[in-house]
Amino acid sequence: MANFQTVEVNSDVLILGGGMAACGAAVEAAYWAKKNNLKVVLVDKAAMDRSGAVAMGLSAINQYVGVKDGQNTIHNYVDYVRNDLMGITREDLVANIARHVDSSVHLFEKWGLPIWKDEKGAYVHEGRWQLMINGESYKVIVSEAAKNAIGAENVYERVFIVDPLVEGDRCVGAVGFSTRENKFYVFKAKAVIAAMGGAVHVFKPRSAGEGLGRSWYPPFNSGASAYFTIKAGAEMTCQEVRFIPVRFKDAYGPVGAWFLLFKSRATNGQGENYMETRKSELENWKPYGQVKPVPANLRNWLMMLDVKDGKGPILMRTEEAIANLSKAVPDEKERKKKLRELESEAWEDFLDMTISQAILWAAQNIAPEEKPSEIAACEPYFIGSHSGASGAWVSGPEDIAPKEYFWGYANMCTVKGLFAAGDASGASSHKFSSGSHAEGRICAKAAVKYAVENPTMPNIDNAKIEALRTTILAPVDMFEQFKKASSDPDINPNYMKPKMFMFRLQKIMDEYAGGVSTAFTTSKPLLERGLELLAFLKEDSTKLAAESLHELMRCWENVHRMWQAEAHIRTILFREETRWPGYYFRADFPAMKDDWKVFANCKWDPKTGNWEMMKRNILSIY
Ligand code: SFD
Ligand code: AMP
Repeated sequence: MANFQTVEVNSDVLILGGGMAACGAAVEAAYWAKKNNLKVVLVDKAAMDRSGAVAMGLSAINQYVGVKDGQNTIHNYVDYVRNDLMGITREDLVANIARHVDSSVHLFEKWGLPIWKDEKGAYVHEGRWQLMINGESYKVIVSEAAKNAIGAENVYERVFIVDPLVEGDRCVGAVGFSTRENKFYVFKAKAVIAAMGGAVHVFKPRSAGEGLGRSWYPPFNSGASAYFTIKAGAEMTCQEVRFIPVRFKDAYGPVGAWFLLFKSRATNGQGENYMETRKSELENWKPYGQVKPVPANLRNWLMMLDVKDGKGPILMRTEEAIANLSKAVPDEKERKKKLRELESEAWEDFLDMTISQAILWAAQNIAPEEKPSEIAACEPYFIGSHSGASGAWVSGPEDIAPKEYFWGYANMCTVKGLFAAGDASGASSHKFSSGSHAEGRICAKAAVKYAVENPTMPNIDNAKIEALRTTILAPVDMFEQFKKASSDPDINPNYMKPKMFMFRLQKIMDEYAGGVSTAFTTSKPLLERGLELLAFLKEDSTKLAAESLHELMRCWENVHRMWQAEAHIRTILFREETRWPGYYFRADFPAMKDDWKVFANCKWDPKTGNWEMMKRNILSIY
């Protein structure tokens, strides 16, 4: 048996993850915990200062409603999100985040984040909802505030959370292991907040070989939130709503600043703008095809149609956009100054959040003012906080949620004591970094209330913890037992290393669940075959082997991905229509149907191991 020390940590509120939502949760929980004399603990698999999606920094804050500035109303934001998600959204959740998000942004500024200002001192907008920032150190700033709030001694970094602890109908903690020391951790708590981000590398990425780790979504987010909530028995929502961003090709640089701030066009290899030449296609996706802005998945779809017709490569016309913006300045000296400003803003956009794209520009001799750059649709990701929607089905806030959407505590899952925020909570897209922070705060306030109102900790069965320990550390034993059976540690008749396991998962998803190589298209027979192959993979997961602590983490990351994959396939299969054609296309149900204007939810039963699929009504609050 693997020689690991068991460490037990007790708290009242346990925050899992150290990203934007978790940092928001920490700040808010600390405030309410102090009033109630409670202990808050946070656990991150990485170093919080640079963990999660914001690790590299960001160049924009994508959700700022600007209510006080009189720019927009909460209703406007809800309309935007509902339309972008083709009608499938929890308006109560979106409105709740929207009414709190501006205060998170003001906190970021107070903590030292530079937000661009114009000559009059007003925020510089990228688009209607987005603010430009000098965001290279965004995460460091937000994480420092979180650590200061709960105390560094309550932050456990480089501890990988694997499974939930559930007693009866209540989540009472989590178990995991250190990625640096031989320690198995048992965290017991009265309330647990899942905020471990979304998932990448479930699908085969476009880049293989030396580019494998490069993807739009950060490789460290590997489905822990979805796995955790599913395994706890929580109902999940929108598991079919993956996100496929369009990005600068191969290094995944963001396009938002180009489309919105620089007013750039994207054209195909023949110089045509697919948003114009394919406009009539939008008629097929009424009423959402007619709204402004055109929903993200439909923008993708028009581009994909050009690619299918062999009209690539698709190009972001950076040279044209820069020329247009500088041309508008009449004075020649000023015009030259403007040109230099635009050039440096273009580079900074990448240097702030996707450094590798700047490196690729340099490597390929691309000067954005001289020549366009290729853009492409990425492989699918699971990110409920951006323009996807997958996550746990959570309670809305008491004051605005319809009765059916409220069960006691805001952002509590259908399992008692378990809360979710950011990418971990579903059907509330377009929260981005700022909205995830705000949702973390909403969630933490409710979690503290839950801990105060449910002060008795259920007794946790030790045998259950021991069984989890044995399963979680099994890959270490597997390697030790069989390592001598071959001369190469990666190739062995008795076990499988996590990388090979991941390749197998990605191949299944790519070929059967609508990945890049099948042009995001799938159908019932393909999905059913995918499920069959996933079942074999699940069986083989007991043969995973880990040569080091790092590989032990890789093993469990891939198990987490596999569960996310299963929830995804099952839900695509359940929804017999195509609603987001630029995210995935059901070839056997190629159109949108009115009777599918519902949430497709699912739940795994920890007692029986069966999945239940269900429809939930969409209830509007406006
Ligand atoms: O332009 C475990 N996002 C952007 N948001 C913006 O506001 N502006 C932008 O400019 C953004 N851009 C962007 C964005 C995302 C990505 C990937 C890129 C560019 C390249 C979106 C936001 O980043 C996103 O909405 C939030 O970060 C979501 O917050 P949250 O908390 O749900 O996820 P997280 O921040 O990734 O944190 C996850 C944490 O969980 C930890 N973790 N801990 C313990 N055990 C485990 N098993 C764990 N698994 C994961 C992670 O370490 C991390 O701390 S633009 O392109 O859109
Ligand atoms: P991105 O860089 O693609 O993540 O975009 C940043 C923000 O701009 C997100 O809020 C996007 O939804 C939005 N956005 C990006 N491209 C467009 C576009 N062509 N039209 C409208 N909004 C966009």
